[in-house]
Amino acid sequence: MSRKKGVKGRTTTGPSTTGGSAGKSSGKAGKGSMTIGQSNGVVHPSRPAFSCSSEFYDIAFKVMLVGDSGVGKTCLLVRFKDGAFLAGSFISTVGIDFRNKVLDIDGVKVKLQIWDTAGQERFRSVTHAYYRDAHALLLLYDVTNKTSFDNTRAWLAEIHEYAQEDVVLMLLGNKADSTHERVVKKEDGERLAKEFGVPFMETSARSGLNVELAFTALAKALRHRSSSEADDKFKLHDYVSKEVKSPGCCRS
Ligand SMILES: Nc1nc2c(ncn2[C@@H]2O[C@H](COP(=O)(O)OP(=O)(O)O)[C@@H](O)[C@H]2O)c(=O)[nH]1
Ligand SMILES: [Mg+2]
Repeated sequence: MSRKKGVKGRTTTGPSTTGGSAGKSSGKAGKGSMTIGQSNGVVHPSRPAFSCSSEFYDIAFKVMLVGDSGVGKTCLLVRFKDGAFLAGSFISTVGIDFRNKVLDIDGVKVKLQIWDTAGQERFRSVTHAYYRDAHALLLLYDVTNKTSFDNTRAWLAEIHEYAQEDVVLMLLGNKADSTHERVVKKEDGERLAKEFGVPFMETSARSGLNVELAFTALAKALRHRSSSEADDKFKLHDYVSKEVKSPGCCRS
């Protein structure tokens, strides 16, 4: 494991206060406006997690959503965090910075702090710090938009240039529910992912297809990577191929 930073940070929605309350995120929705770089390391709270509250956690990671504007990044995040789908133009008015969600991974409370690019993608101005601080990246394209698929190569080039070497990366073909408008085949996504050696799945923020899986898979990979147990091997590719559902097969 080559974690570069171990900066202890709190993801509070307000100003940080004393040093003794790490592990507790204030604010019900876990939403905040913290600037990037304030909490860029794996966070181990100084006291044990309380299993009764999702506000406590054992370990925390930063996950970033990237991809062209309109591919469904914000919707995917809202679906994962709140279990809802926000259709139409309403979503573009929601100014999300990040959302926290705590997952129970094999008895360990893993907090994902999930950042949404919130408009920068339109100008290809995602800052390099944004990539650098990420423990995991979800790169999205839209299966109904060929350009967004073609642009994933450019996104991958940026990621390889600026993200940490050991960043956990996954490619998602979103809007898999849009059967009639689809222009990018699942096989095309699979081929590209294979070429770049990254796990791939199709998702739908609308139906919920594979949304939980995408984030859980990242959380599992990050949690196992941070484990000190030498035999603690987790194969993200294998896990994804075992758990992934196909569009039309069922609802997740
Ligand atoms: N059919 C369908 N539409 C989606 C899905 N995800 C997002 N959308 C729609 O695509 C548009 C752009 O979504 P948004 O989350 O704002 O994209 P972002 O710019 O990448 O954050 C919105 O009109 C959404 O309602 C999906 O999984 N299926
Ligand atoms: Mg958005």
